[in-house]
Amino acid sequence: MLCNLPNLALLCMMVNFTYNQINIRLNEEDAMVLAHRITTIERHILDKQKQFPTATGVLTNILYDIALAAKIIARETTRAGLVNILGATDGHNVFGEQQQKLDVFADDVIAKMNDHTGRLCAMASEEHDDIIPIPLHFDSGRYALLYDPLDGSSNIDVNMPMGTIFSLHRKISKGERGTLEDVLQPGNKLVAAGYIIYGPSTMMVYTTGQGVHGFTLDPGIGEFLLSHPDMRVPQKPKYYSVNQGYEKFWTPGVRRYVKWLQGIHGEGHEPLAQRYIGALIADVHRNLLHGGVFMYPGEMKRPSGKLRLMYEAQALGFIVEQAGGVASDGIGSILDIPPSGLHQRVPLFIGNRELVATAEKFIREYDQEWVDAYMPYRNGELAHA
Ligand code: AHM
Ligand code: MG
Repeated sequence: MLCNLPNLALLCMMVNFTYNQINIRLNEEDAMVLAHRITTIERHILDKQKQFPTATGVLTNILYDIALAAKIIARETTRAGLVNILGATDGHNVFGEQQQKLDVFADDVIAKMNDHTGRLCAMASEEHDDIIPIPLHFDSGRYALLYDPLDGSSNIDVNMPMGTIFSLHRKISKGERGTLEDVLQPGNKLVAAGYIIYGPSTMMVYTTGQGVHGFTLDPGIGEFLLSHPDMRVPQKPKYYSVNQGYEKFWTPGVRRYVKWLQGIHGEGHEPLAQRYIGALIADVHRNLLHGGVFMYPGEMKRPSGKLRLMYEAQALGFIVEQAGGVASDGIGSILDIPPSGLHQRVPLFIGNRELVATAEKFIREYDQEWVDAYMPYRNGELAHA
């Protein structure tokens, strides 16, 4: 058996860290067997890169930079509940430093971690109106990064999960620096996407188009360790997720669809259980692990719904498709929608293929009025509020 030295060193750190009070020692053979079972995100990304002999390592390094940013954000989110105890007042902490809102902090960390590396040509964040250019005194790179720094951030106050969503496009514009054109590409051109969920544990899930892989942060050693290799949406769905409180705004097709999910309309199958956390990341992550559908439909008053195409729907659509599911706006694949604006909103039905296809069927049958109202937004003829 080949000795996997970095993993062995990591394992020794873990054993020392976890059991240093009771002095447990592993013999060399056991240590090597265990070392082979531990895969850090860095090793995983590098191993995947080796399958592409022409890869330059740039994408690998961007993913690693994002993982590092995620650790910094996770450190702050886990301390968010302590702010009052530690004496933050009037936006200042006990040290007299200005306190930042966590979503602004997360936005800064990701931008600062990536603006000087020479790997990106531009960034776009849900927190900014326009693209974030790479400062002129830094080199410009070959990828454009889009991100929602802290999705579901209203959950901070109630100690519920939140997440960071990110995606990467290749630079397509001609000039040296990145432009809006590089950022505003359809989802079917994505080269990578992922999310980090800050929950009971911090998890990072990513795809580069070769399946979906999940890593759990071991806070003791500060490493993301492979915990969910090759994630697949289970065939048999368990949950549906929607904000049922907005039922009175739903279109007739969506109402009928939800009744169908509940086993009331149609062939009367077993009802799916309903779960809604109100943080997209957490709802989609749960359904990715257990099967089901998440939806944030369009309504007559806001035909495109609430969620953002470029920061939320595209990335999650790519991930869920890589895991064997699908994402739709009720008309067709999210990944095929030609984007017209950075902050474009889009209805979202995402999860098991059959469940999403059935949503599209109900919409085709009962929601022509909504389709007529929504299509001008989908085609970029009307701008989103
Ligand atoms: P945000 O980007 O401002 O955090 O909003 C997006 C969030 C999603 O995470 C979640 O699915 C949705 O808003 C919940 O909205 P609602 O409270 O209308 O159900
Ligand atoms: Mg969001």
